[in-house]
Amino acid sequence: MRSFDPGLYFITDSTFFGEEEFLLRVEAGLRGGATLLQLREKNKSTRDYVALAGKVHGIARRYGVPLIIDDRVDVALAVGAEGVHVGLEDLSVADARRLMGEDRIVGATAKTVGRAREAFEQGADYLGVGAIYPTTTKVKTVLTSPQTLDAICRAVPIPVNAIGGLNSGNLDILKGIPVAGICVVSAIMKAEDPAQAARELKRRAAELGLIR
Ligand code: TZP
Ligand code: MG
Repeated sequence: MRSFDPGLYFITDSTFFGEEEFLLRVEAGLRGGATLLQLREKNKSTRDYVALAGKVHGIARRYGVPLIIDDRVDVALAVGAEGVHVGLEDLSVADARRLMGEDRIVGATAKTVGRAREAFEQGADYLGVGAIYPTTTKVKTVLTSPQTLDAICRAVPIPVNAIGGLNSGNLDILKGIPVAGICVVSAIMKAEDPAQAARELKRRAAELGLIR
């Protein structure tokens, strides 16, 4: 299952929530129209990561939304998730592709045209590019200019998503750039009403011609 809609890519962060509240928020994001979901855990034991991934996968399935696991091919395979996302310090895209097989989604982070081409050549299905704006979600990241994002979009034939500090009030910066979609963490995860936040993100992204 390698077909997916990158339009509104909701990436989770469980940091500030108990599990029940976290799962409710994940579900609300899907109810609001997130088209792709990533479970992103940085401080869990492998056992806990797999346990949570199984629960999140159960929810995502009900909405027909593919689940991507951040960093960890083993966790993705253990729960039968639809894909994995690898960053610059994780397994290479080539290794992730080999381990995941041809039927699952492999996504990659790229901050330069060179890395984007390399990730594509190694078998990436989509790219995440950013941070476009400063973000409080990821401590170790640098800003990527809209110009670089635009150049990456034009350099590879796979979907490219913008990420980093995006919310429904600041998507204008992407206007005219041929992104396939947007990735958000806080804008949905920490919203008072995550379902409504997802709806509004989609509405605004469509209005700007970023997604259909
Ligand atoms: N990669 C670049 S920025 C970022 C990641 C994972 C975090 C984005 O989070 P937010 O809350 O949408 O700014
Ligand atoms: Mg990573």
